[in-house]
Amino acid sequence: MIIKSANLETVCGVTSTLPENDCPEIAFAGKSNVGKSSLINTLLDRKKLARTSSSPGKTQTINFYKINRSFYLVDLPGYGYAKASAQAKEAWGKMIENYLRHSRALRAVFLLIDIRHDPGENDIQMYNWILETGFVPVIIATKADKLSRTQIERQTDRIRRVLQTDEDICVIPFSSVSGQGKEEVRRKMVELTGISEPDIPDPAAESLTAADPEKASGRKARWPKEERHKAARKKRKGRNGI
Ligand SMILES: Nc1nc2c(ncn2[C@@H]2O[C@H](COP(=O)(O)OP(=O)(O)O)[C@@H](O)[C@H]2O)c(=O)[nH]1
Ligand SMILES: [Mg+2]
Repeated sequence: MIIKSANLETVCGVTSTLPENDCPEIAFAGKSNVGKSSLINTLLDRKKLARTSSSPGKTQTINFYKINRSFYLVDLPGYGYAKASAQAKEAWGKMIENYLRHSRALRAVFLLIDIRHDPGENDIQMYNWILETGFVPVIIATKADKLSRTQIERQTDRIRRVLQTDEDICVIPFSSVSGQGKEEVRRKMVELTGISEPDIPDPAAESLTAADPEKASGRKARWPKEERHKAARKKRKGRNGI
């Protein structure tokens, strides 16, 4: 999969109205600190589009990243942050449940679980919510670089057992450090949503920091060859300058 553009387009807080997107959405859920932002960056070949943090419990928003002008990756707020107030936990639950139930563009839900630990109460609840809202969750077992190959197999089995997964549920060991599982997750994204590769470069759309809905609004993506080369050169130059 070639990522031509990736922009943080919409950030929703507890009181925000969810966007009504036309392009398919792919959501990522998981406990705070499980490696969600790192996964998104790895999938998009970006270093810091999604902000990673070693202090859990920071992101309490739903972030919509528009990719290749054709689909969205949706970063759901992390749960299970012990220090959060009961009120914050409730708000979190409502926000996620509301999104899962009401987004019309949502096509696939990935659930991240730290491969080193058995799924907890919150993970089980999340897993069941996903099933109840009619999706077949794909489990991503994160931080696989921390375990040996044998341990990975053992933990993958444990995750399956604790969640009581049916046979058709995929568990993909993943590491944003080694890149293990990246292509498999991308393949799943394509399989579940029917998104396709962009066929030409999209020089205007890359923004590593700001939301910019205008850039992503349906500009015709057909360029003469020379322009394409020029744009690609400019983009390379821009990247090196970062
Ligand atoms: N070893 C290892 N550490 C990871 C991996 N993914 C994330 N981390 C680390 O785990 C912490 C939380 O990651 P982050 O992506 O911010 O988690 P999020 O809260 O789920 O978005 C950070 O310190 C990351 O560097 C991974 O695949 N392997
Ligand atoms: Mg995060």
